[in-house]
Amino acid sequence: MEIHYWNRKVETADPSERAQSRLADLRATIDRALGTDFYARRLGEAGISSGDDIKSLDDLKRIPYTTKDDLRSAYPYGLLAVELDDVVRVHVSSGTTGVPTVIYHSAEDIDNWTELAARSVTATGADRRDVFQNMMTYGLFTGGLGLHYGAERVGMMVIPSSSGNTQRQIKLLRDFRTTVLHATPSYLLHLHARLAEGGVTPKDLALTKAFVGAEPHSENTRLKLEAMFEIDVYNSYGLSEMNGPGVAFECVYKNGMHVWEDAYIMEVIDEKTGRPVAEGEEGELVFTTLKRRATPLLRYRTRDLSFVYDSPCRCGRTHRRIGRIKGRTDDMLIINGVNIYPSQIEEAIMQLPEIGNNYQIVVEKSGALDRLTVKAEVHAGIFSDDARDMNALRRKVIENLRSSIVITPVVEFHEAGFLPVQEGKAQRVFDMREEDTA
Ligand code: DLL
Repeated sequence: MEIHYWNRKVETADPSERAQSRLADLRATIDRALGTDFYARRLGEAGISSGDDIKSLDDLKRIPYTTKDDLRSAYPYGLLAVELDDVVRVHVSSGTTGVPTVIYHSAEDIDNWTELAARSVTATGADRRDVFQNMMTYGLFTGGLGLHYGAERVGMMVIPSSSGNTQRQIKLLRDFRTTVLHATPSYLLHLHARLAEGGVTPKDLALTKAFVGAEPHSENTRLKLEAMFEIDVYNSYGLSEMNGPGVAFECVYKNGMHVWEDAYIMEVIDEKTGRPVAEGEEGELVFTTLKRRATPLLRYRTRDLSFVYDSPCRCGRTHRRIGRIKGRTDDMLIINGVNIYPSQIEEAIMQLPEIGNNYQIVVEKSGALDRLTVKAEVHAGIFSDDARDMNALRRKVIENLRSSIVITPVVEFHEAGFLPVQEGKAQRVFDMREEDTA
Protein backbone atom coordinates (compact mmCIF):
# COMPACT_ATOMS: atom_id res chain seq x y z
CA MET A 1 0.00 0.00 0.00
CA GLU A 2 1.36 3.40 -0.94
CA ILE A 3 1.54 5.79 2.00
CA HIS A 4 1.37 9.54 1.54
CA TYR A 5 2.03 12.10 4.23
CA TRP A 6 1.26 15.78 4.23
CA ASN A 7 3.73 16.47 7.01
CA ARG A 8 5.86 13.37 7.37
CA LYS A 9 8.02 14.72 10.15
CA VAL A 10 5.15 15.55 12.47
CA GLU A 11 3.00 12.60 11.47
CA THR A 12 5.70 10.00 12.09
CA ALA A 13 7.55 11.67 14.98
CA ASP A 14 8.50 9.54 17.94
CA PRO A 15 5.82 10.07 20.64
CA SER A 16 8.51 10.67 23.25
CA GLU A 17 9.87 13.55 21.18
CA ARG A 18 6.39 14.91 20.79
CA ALA A 19 5.87 14.87 24.55
CA GLN A 20 8.27 17.80 24.98
CA SER A 21 6.47 20.10 22.61
CA ARG A 22 3.11 18.97 23.95
CA LEU A 23 4.08 20.03 27.45
CA ALA A 24 5.28 23.40 26.20
CA ASP A 25 2.10 23.84 24.19
CA LEU A 26 -0.05 22.83 27.16
CA ARG A 27 1.62 25.43 29.37
CA ALA A 28 1.14 28.10 26.74
CA THR A 29 -2.49 27.05 26.35
CA ILE A 30 -3.06 27.42 30.08
CA ASP A 31 -1.50 30.87 30.05
CA ARG A 32 -3.80 31.86 27.21
CA ALA A 33 -6.82 30.31 28.92
CA LEU A 34 -6.04 32.28 32.07
CA GLY A 35 -6.74 35.37 30.01
CA THR A 36 -10.43 34.40 29.76
CA ASP A 37 -12.98 35.14 32.47
CA PHE A 38 -14.11 31.56 32.55
CA TYR A 39 -10.72 29.87 33.00
CA ALA A 40 -9.32 32.58 35.24
CA ARG A 41 -12.01 31.54 37.71
CA ARG A 42 -11.98 27.80 37.02
CA LEU A 43 -8.21 27.40 37.08
CA GLY A 44 -7.93 29.76 40.02
CA GLU A 45 -10.21 27.46 42.00
CA ALA A 46 -7.91 24.54 41.14
CA GLY A 47 -4.89 26.49 42.38
CA ILE A 48 -3.40 27.04 38.93
CA SER A 49 -2.31 30.58 38.22
CA SER A 50 0.23 30.00 35.47
CA GLY A 51 1.25 27.43 32.88
CA ASP A 52 4.40 26.93 34.95
CA ASP A 53 2.27 25.24 37.61
CA ILE A 54 2.07 22.29 35.21
CA LYS A 55 5.32 20.35 35.58
CA SER A 56 4.48 17.34 33.45
CA LEU A 57 1.74 16.13 31.13
CA ASP A 58 0.50 14.10 34.07
CA ASP A 59 -0.36 17.34 35.88
CA LEU A 60 -3.17 17.76 33.37
CA LYS A 61 -5.19 15.84 35.95
CA ARG A 62 -5.18 18.90 38.17
CA ILE A 63 -7.29 20.79 35.67
CA PRO A 64 -11.08 20.43 36.03
CA TYR A 65 -13.13 19.22 33.08
CA THR A 66 -14.89 21.67 30.79
CA THR A 67 -18.40 20.77 29.64
CA LYS A 68 -20.84 21.92 26.98
CA ASP A 69 -22.81 23.65 29.74
CA ASP A 70 -19.69 25.60 30.67
CA LEU A 71 -19.46 26.78 27.08
CA ARG A 72 -23.10 27.80 27.14
CA SER A 73 -22.69 29.69 30.39
CA ALA A 74 -19.69 31.53 28.94
CA TYR A 75 -21.63 32.71 25.88
CA PRO A 76 -20.82 35.01 24.17
CA TYR A 77 -17.35 36.24 25.22
CA GLY A 78 -16.46 34.36 28.41
CA LEU A 79 -14.03 32.04 26.63
CA LEU A 80 -12.46 34.51 24.24
CA ALA A 81 -8.70 34.53 24.81
CA VAL A 82 -7.55 37.07 22.20
CA GLU A 83 -8.56 40.59 21.26
CA LEU A 84 -11.75 40.58 19.24
CA ASP A 85 -9.81 42.33 16.47
CA ASP A 86 -7.67 39.23 16.12
CA VAL A 87 -10.67 36.99 15.53
CA VAL A 88 -11.27 36.15 11.88
CA ARG A 89 -14.14 33.68 12.21
CA VAL A 90 -16.73 32.32 14.62
CA HIS A 91 -18.62 29.07 14.47
CA VAL A 92 -21.77 29.01 16.54
CA SER A 93 -23.77 25.91 17.29
CA SER A 94 -27.31 26.21 18.51
CA GLY A 95 -27.56 22.71 19.92
CA THR A 96 -30.76 21.13 21.08
CA THR A 97 -31.37 23.32 24.13
CA GLY A 98 -31.27 26.54 22.12
CA VAL A 99 -28.48 28.17 24.16
CA PRO A 100 -25.66 28.60 21.66
CA THR A 101 -21.99 27.83 22.07
CA VAL A 102 -19.38 29.76 20.20
CA ILE A 103 -15.83 28.99 19.09
CA TYR A 104 -13.65 31.87 17.91
CA HIS A 105 -10.76 31.43 15.51
CA SER A 106 -7.80 33.70 14.90
CA ALA A 107 -5.96 33.65 11.55
CA GLU A 108 -3.40 31.31 13.11
CA ASP A 109 -6.18 29.02 14.34
CA ILE A 110 -7.61 28.73 10.84
CA ASP A 111 -4.13 28.05 9.52
CA ASN A 112 -3.53 25.28 12.06
CA TRP A 113 -6.94 23.75 11.43
CA THR A 114 -6.25 23.82 7.69
CA GLU A 115 -2.98 21.96 8.29
CA LEU A 116 -4.82 19.24 10.22
CA ALA A 117 -7.46 18.99 7.50
CA ALA A 118 -4.75 18.74 4.83
CA ARG A 119 -2.98 15.96 6.73
CA SER A 120 -6.29 14.16 7.18
CA VAL A 121 -7.32 14.06 3.56
CA THR A 122 -3.78 13.19 2.45
CA ALA A 123 -3.79 10.19 4.82
CA THR A 124 -6.45 8.61 2.58
CA GLY A 125 -4.26 8.96 -0.49
CA ALA A 126 -6.21 11.93 -1.87
CA ASP A 127 -4.00 14.54 -3.56
CA ARG A 128 -3.90 17.61 -5.78
CA ARG A 129 -5.18 15.70 -8.80
CA ASP A 130 -8.50 15.07 -7.06
CA VAL A 131 -11.77 16.85 -7.66
CA PHE A 132 -13.37 17.29 -4.26
CA GLN A 133 -17.12 17.79 -4.02
CA ASN A 134 -17.90 19.07 -0.58
CA MET A 135 -21.49 18.16 0.23
CA MET A 136 -21.25 19.14 3.87
CA THR A 137 -23.22 22.24 4.82
CA TYR A 138 -21.25 25.49 4.59
CA GLY A 139 -22.04 27.95 7.34
CA LEU A 140 -22.08 27.95 11.10
CA PHE A 141 -21.68 24.17 10.96
CA THR A 142 -17.98 23.34 10.68
CA GLY A 143 -18.30 20.42 8.26
CA GLY A 144 -18.23 22.48 5.06
CA LEU A 145 -15.57 25.10 5.66
CA GLY A 146 -13.28 22.82 7.71
CA LEU A 147 -12.30 20.37 4.98
CA HIS A 148 -12.75 22.97 2.26
CA TYR A 149 -9.60 24.78 3.33
CA GLY A 150 -7.68 21.54 3.84
CA ALA A 151 -8.56 20.26 0.39
CA GLU A 152 -7.61 23.59 -1.19
CA ARG A 153 -4.29 23.60 0.60
CA VAL A 154 -3.55 20.16 -0.77
CA GLY A 155 -4.34 21.60 -4.19
CA MET A 156 -7.49 19.72 -5.07
CA MET A 157 -10.14 21.35 -7.17
CA VAL A 158 -12.85 22.02 -4.64
CA ILE A 159 -16.53 22.14 -5.59
CA PRO A 160 -18.18 23.87 -2.64
CA SER A 161 -21.59 22.44 -3.41
CA SER A 162 -22.72 22.34 0.22
CA SER A 163 -25.59 20.05 1.18
CA GLY A 164 -28.93 19.45 -0.49
CA ASN A 165 -30.22 19.98 -4.03
CA THR A 166 -29.44 16.43 -5.00
CA GLN A 167 -30.15 16.84 -8.70
CA ARG A 168 -27.62 19.65 -8.92
CA GLN A 169 -25.12 17.58 -6.92
CA ILE A 170 -25.49 14.81 -9.48
CA LYS A 171 -24.97 17.19 -12.36
CA LEU A 172 -21.80 18.56 -10.75
CA LEU A 173 -20.60 15.05 -10.03
CA ARG A 174 -20.90 14.07 -13.66
CA ASP A 175 -19.87 17.30 -15.36
CA PHE A 176 -16.73 17.86 -13.30
CA ARG A 177 -15.78 14.19 -12.92
CA THR A 178 -15.73 14.43 -9.13
CA THR A 179 -13.33 11.92 -7.58
CA VAL A 180 -13.77 12.55 -3.84
CA LEU A 181 -16.98 13.19 -1.92
CA HIS A 182 -17.43 14.62 1.53
CA ALA A 183 -20.85 14.12 3.11
CA THR A 184 -22.75 12.63 5.99
CA PRO A 185 -23.21 8.89 5.50
CA SER A 186 -26.99 9.32 5.53
CA TYR A 187 -26.78 11.84 2.70
CA LEU A 188 -24.61 9.50 0.61
CA LEU A 189 -27.19 6.76 1.00
CA HIS A 190 -29.81 9.19 -0.22
CA LEU A 191 -27.61 10.36 -3.10
CA HIS A 192 -27.14 6.80 -4.21
CA ALA A 193 -30.87 6.19 -4.34
CA ARG A 194 -31.35 9.29 -6.52
CA LEU A 195 -28.52 8.23 -8.82
CA ALA A 196 -30.00 4.79 -9.22
CA GLU A 197 -33.41 6.28 -10.04
CA GLY A 198 -31.79 8.22 -12.86
CA GLY A 199 -30.12 5.06 -14.13
CA VAL A 200 -26.63 6.30 -13.20
CA THR A 201 -24.20 3.57 -12.16
CA PRO A 202 -20.74 3.92 -10.58
CA LYS A 203 -19.22 3.21 -14.00
CA ASP A 204 -20.65 6.51 -15.27
CA LEU A 205 -18.77 8.42 -12.55
CA ALA A 206 -15.14 9.04 -11.69
CA LEU A 207 -15.49 8.59 -7.92
CA THR A 208 -12.72 6.90 -5.98
CA LYS A 209 -13.29 7.95 -2.38
CA ALA A 210 -15.65 9.49 0.13
CA PHE A 211 -15.02 11.01 3.53
CA VAL A 212 -17.96 10.54 5.86
CA GLY A 213 -18.58 11.82 9.35
CA ALA A 214 -20.51 14.23 11.55
CA GLU A 215 -22.91 11.50 12.62
CA PRO A 216 -22.67 7.98 13.99
CA HIS A 217 -22.68 5.17 11.47
CA SER A 218 -21.74 1.53 11.55
CA GLU A 219 -19.06 -0.47 9.79
CA ASN A 220 -21.88 -2.10 7.83
CA THR A 221 -22.96 1.29 6.53
CA ARG A 222 -19.40 1.94 5.39
CA LEU A 223 -19.28 -1.40 3.59
CA LYS A 224 -22.63 -0.72 2.03
CA LEU A 225 -21.50 2.69 0.75
CA GLU A 226 -18.28 1.20 -0.58
CA ALA A 227 -20.21 -1.43 -2.50
CA MET A 228 -22.85 0.99 -3.78
CA PHE A 229 -20.43 3.55 -5.18
CA GLU A 230 -17.48 1.18 -5.75
CA ILE A 231 -15.19 3.49 -3.79
CA ASP A 232 -13.20 3.60 -0.55
CA VAL A 233 -15.03 5.27 2.33
CA TYR A 234 -13.08 6.86 5.17
CA ASN A 235 -14.39 7.80 8.59
CA SER A 236 -13.78 11.34 9.79
CA TYR A 237 -14.38 12.53 13.33
CA GLY A 238 -14.44 15.98 14.81
CA LEU A 239 -16.51 18.44 16.75
CA SER A 240 -16.92 22.20 16.59
CA GLU A 241 -15.41 22.65 20.04
CA MET A 242 -12.16 21.13 18.69
CA ASN A 243 -12.44 23.06 15.36
CA GLY A 244 -14.61 20.59 13.46
CA PRO A 245 -13.51 17.91 10.97
CA GLY A 246 -9.80 17.14 11.08
CA VAL A 247 -9.57 15.97 14.69
CA ALA A 248 -9.31 12.29 13.77
CA PHE A 249 -9.26 10.62 10.36
CA GLU A 250 -8.75 7.18 8.93
CA CYS A 251 -5.71 6.42 6.85
CA VAL A 252 -5.61 4.01 3.92
CA TYR A 253 -5.84 1.04 6.32
CA LYS A 254 -9.33 2.13 7.45
CA ASN A 255 -8.78 0.69 10.86
CA GLY A 256 -9.47 3.40 13.39
CA MET A 257 -9.00 7.16 13.13
CA HIS A 258 -5.66 8.84 13.87
CA VAL A 259 -6.05 11.67 16.37
CA TRP A 260 -3.62 14.52 15.68
CA GLU A 261 -1.85 14.41 19.00
CA ASP A 262 0.43 17.36 18.41
CA ALA A 263 -2.73 19.50 18.33
CA TYR A 264 -4.86 17.73 20.94
CA ILE A 265 -4.32 15.87 24.17
CA MET A 266 -6.78 13.00 24.22
CA GLU A 267 -8.01 11.23 27.33
CA VAL A 268 -10.59 8.47 27.69
CA ILE A 269 -12.54 8.58 30.92
CA ASP A 270 -15.27 6.71 32.70
CA GLU A 271 -18.29 8.88 32.04
CA LYS A 272 -19.66 8.30 35.54
CA THR A 273 -16.60 8.59 37.75
CA GLY A 274 -14.55 10.92 35.55
CA ARG A 275 -11.53 8.69 36.11
CA PRO A 276 -9.37 7.43 33.23
CA VAL A 277 -10.37 4.02 31.91
CA ALA A 278 -7.82 1.24 31.58
CA GLU A 279 -5.73 1.24 28.40
CA GLY A 280 -7.83 0.28 25.40
CA GLU A 281 -11.15 0.35 27.21
CA GLU A 282 -14.18 2.19 26.03
CA GLY A 283 -15.07 5.50 27.59
CA GLU A 284 -15.84 9.14 26.95
CA LEU A 285 -13.35 11.09 24.85
CA VAL A 286 -11.91 14.22 26.44
CA PHE A 287 -9.78 16.69 24.48
CA THR A 288 -7.50 19.59 25.30
CA THR A 289 -6.48 21.97 22.54
CA LEU A 290 -2.73 22.54 22.27
CA LYS A 291 -2.52 25.05 19.47
CA ARG A 292 -5.66 27.12 19.69
CA ARG A 293 -5.32 30.82 20.32
CA ALA A 294 -8.79 32.37 20.32
CA THR A 295 -10.71 29.68 22.23
CA PRO A 296 -8.41 27.36 24.14
CA LEU A 297 -10.33 24.51 25.76
CA LEU A 298 -8.99 22.36 28.56
CA ARG A 299 -10.18 18.80 29.13
CA TYR A 300 -13.37 19.22 27.15
CA ARG A 301 -15.83 16.37 27.67
CA THR A 302 -17.15 15.37 24.27
CA ARG A 303 -19.76 12.82 25.46
CA ASP A 304 -18.58 10.66 22.57
CA LEU A 305 -17.81 7.06 23.36
CA SER A 306 -14.84 5.31 21.83
CA PHE A 307 -11.60 3.53 22.68
CA VAL A 308 -7.93 3.84 21.77
CA TYR A 309 -6.14 1.14 19.78
CA ASP A 310 -2.99 0.01 21.53
CA SER A 311 -1.15 -1.27 18.47
CA PRO A 312 0.82 0.95 16.11
CA CYS A 313 -0.62 1.53 12.64
CA ARG A 314 1.08 0.08 9.58
CA CYS A 315 0.92 3.49 7.91
CA GLY A 316 3.76 4.71 10.13
CA ARG A 317 1.82 7.54 11.74
CA THR A 318 2.56 7.65 15.43
CA HIS A 319 -0.64 9.45 16.33
CA ARG A 320 -2.90 7.04 18.19
CA ARG A 321 -6.13 5.78 16.67
CA ILE A 322 -9.61 5.77 18.10
CA GLY A 323 -12.33 3.31 17.19
CA ARG A 324 -15.56 4.16 15.44
CA ILE A 325 -17.69 6.34 17.71
CA LYS A 326 -20.12 4.02 19.44
CA GLY A 327 -22.54 6.76 20.37
CA ARG A 328 -22.83 9.59 22.82
CA THR A 329 -23.21 9.27 26.55
CA ASP A 330 -26.41 11.23 26.09
CA ASP A 331 -27.90 9.12 23.29
CA MET A 332 -28.07 5.92 25.26
CA LEU A 333 -31.62 4.67 25.43
CA ILE A 334 -32.82 2.75 28.43
CA ILE A 335 -35.59 0.52 27.18
CA ASN A 336 -37.29 -1.59 29.81
CA GLY A 337 -34.13 -1.31 31.84
CA VAL A 338 -31.77 -2.39 29.06
CA ASN A 339 -29.12 0.10 27.95
CA ILE A 340 -29.04 0.42 24.21
CA TYR A 341 -27.11 2.67 21.87
CA PRO A 342 -28.73 3.53 18.55
CA SER A 343 -25.50 2.38 16.87
CA GLN A 344 -26.18 -1.19 18.02
CA ILE A 345 -29.53 -1.12 16.28
CA GLU A 346 -28.01 0.28 13.10
CA GLU A 347 -25.30 -2.38 13.13
CA ALA A 348 -27.90 -5.12 13.47
CA ILE A 349 -30.22 -3.99 10.69
CA MET A 350 -27.63 -2.82 8.17
CA GLN A 351 -26.21 -6.35 8.05
CA LEU A 352 -29.22 -7.34 5.99
CA PRO A 353 -28.88 -6.63 2.27
CA GLU A 354 -32.66 -6.24 1.90
CA ILE A 355 -32.69 -3.18 4.16
CA GLY A 356 -32.54 0.10 2.31
CA ASN A 357 -31.03 3.46 3.07
CA ASN A 358 -33.06 4.98 5.82
CA TYR A 359 -34.37 3.92 9.18
CA GLN A 360 -35.86 5.34 12.37
CA ILE A 361 -35.93 4.21 15.95
CA VAL A 362 -39.05 5.11 17.90
CA VAL A 363 -39.49 4.50 21.62
CA GLU A 364 -42.91 4.91 23.21
CA LYS A 365 -44.73 3.95 26.35
CA SER A 366 -47.05 1.00 26.04
CA GLY A 367 -48.77 0.67 29.39
CA ALA A 368 -46.06 0.40 32.00
CA LEU A 369 -43.53 -0.87 29.51
CA ASP A 370 -41.44 0.74 26.81
CA ARG A 371 -42.01 -0.23 23.23
CA LEU A 372 -39.24 -0.03 20.64
CA THR A 373 -40.26 0.30 17.02
CA VAL A 374 -37.71 0.06 14.24
CA LYS A 375 -38.94 1.54 10.97
CA ALA A 376 -36.78 0.55 8.04
CA GLU A 377 -36.96 1.17 4.34
CA VAL A 378 -36.42 -1.90 2.19
CA HIS A 379 -35.16 -1.99 -1.37
CA ALA A 380 -37.57 -1.66 -4.24
CA GLY A 381 -38.55 -5.10 -5.49
CA ILE A 382 -38.53 -6.49 -1.97
CA PHE A 383 -41.17 -4.26 -0.44
CA SER A 384 -44.75 -5.49 -0.39
CA ASP A 385 -47.85 -3.89 1.09
CA ASP A 386 -48.96 -7.29 2.23
CA ALA A 387 -47.42 -7.73 5.68
CA ARG A 388 -47.37 -11.50 5.22
CA ASP A 389 -44.88 -11.23 2.39
CA MET A 390 -42.56 -9.38 4.71
CA ASN A 391 -42.68 -11.87 7.57
CA ALA A 392 -39.50 -13.73 6.73
CA LEU A 393 -37.50 -10.49 6.61
CA ARG A 394 -39.20 -9.30 9.77
CA ARG A 395 -38.08 -12.46 11.55
CA LYS A 396 -34.49 -11.88 10.39
CA VAL A 397 -34.49 -8.29 11.66
CA ILE A 398 -35.95 -9.34 15.00
CA GLU A 399 -33.43 -12.15 15.36
CA ASN A 400 -30.52 -9.82 14.62
CA LEU A 401 -31.77 -7.23 17.07
CA ARG A 402 -32.55 -9.76 19.75
CA SER A 403 -29.09 -11.21 19.65
CA SER A 404 -27.44 -7.80 19.86
CA ILE A 405 -29.73 -5.81 22.15
CA VAL A 406 -31.77 -8.49 23.97
CA ILE A 407 -35.01 -6.75 23.10
CA THR A 408 -37.79 -7.70 20.74
CA PRO A 409 -38.79 -4.64 18.76
CA VAL A 410 -41.81 -3.96 16.61
CA VAL A 411 -40.53 -3.85 13.03
CA GLU A 412 -42.19 -1.76 10.34
CA PHE A 413 -41.09 -1.85 6.75
CA HIS A 414 -41.50 0.96 4.29
CA GLU A 415 -40.91 1.57 0.65
CA ALA A 416 -37.66 3.25 -0.38
CA GLY A 417 -38.02 7.03 -0.06
CA PHE A 418 -40.82 6.86 2.52
CA LEU A 419 -38.90 8.09 5.55
CA PRO A 420 -37.89 11.77 5.54
CA VAL A 421 -34.34 12.62 4.53
CA GLN A 422 -32.43 15.36 6.31
CA GLU A 423 -29.81 17.41 4.56
CA GLY A 424 -27.50 17.70 7.55
CA LYS A 425 -27.11 15.22 10.35
CA ALA A 426 -29.83 12.59 10.24
CA GLN A 427 -32.23 12.39 13.13
CA ARG A 428 -32.91 8.71 13.62
CA VAL A 429 -34.10 8.40 17.19
CA PHE A 430 -37.50 9.56 18.36
CA ASP A 431 -37.99 9.01 22.06
CA MET A 432 -41.64 9.82 22.72
CA ARG A 433 -41.77 8.52 26.27
CA GLU A 434 -41.67 11.84 28.04
CA GLU A 435 -44.38 13.23 25.82
CA ASP A 436 -46.47 10.13 26.47
CA THR A 437 -46.34 10.56 30.22
CA ALA A 438 -46.80 14.32 30.16
O1 DLL B 1 -19.98 17.26 13.15
C1 DLL B 1 -17.77 18.13 12.76
C2 DLL B 1 -17.60 17.21 11.60
C3 DLL B 1 -18.04 17.61 10.35
C4 DLL B 1 -16.97 15.99 11.74
C5 DLL B 1 -17.86 16.79 9.26
C6 DLL B 1 -16.77 15.17 10.65
C7 DLL B 1 -17.23 15.57 9.41
P1 DLL B 1 -20.45 19.15 15.43
O2 DLL B 1 -21.61 19.59 14.63
O3 DLL B 1 -19.98 19.98 16.53
O4 DLL B 1 -19.20 18.92 14.52
O5 DLL B 1 -20.85 17.71 15.98
C8 DLL B 1 -19.91 16.96 16.69
O6 DLL B 1 -20.87 14.86 15.90
O7 DLL B 1 -19.34 15.11 19.11
C9 DLL B 1 -20.05 13.38 17.52
O8 DLL B 1 -21.08 13.10 18.44
C10 DLL B 1 -20.63 13.48 16.12
N1 DLL B 1 -19.67 13.01 15.11
C11 DLL B 1 -18.80 13.72 14.38
N2 DLL B 1 -18.09 12.90 13.56
C12 DLL B 1 -18.52 11.64 13.81
C13 DLL B 1 -18.17 10.34 13.30
C14 DLL B 1 -19.10 18.03 13.46
N3 DLL B 1 -17.26 10.17 12.35
C15 DLL B 1 -20.49 15.61 17.07
N4 DLL B 1 -18.80 9.28 13.83
C16 DLL B 1 -19.47 14.75 17.76
C17 DLL B 1 -19.75 9.43 14.79
C18 DLL B 1 -19.51 11.71 14.80
N5 DLL B 1 -20.11 10.61 15.29
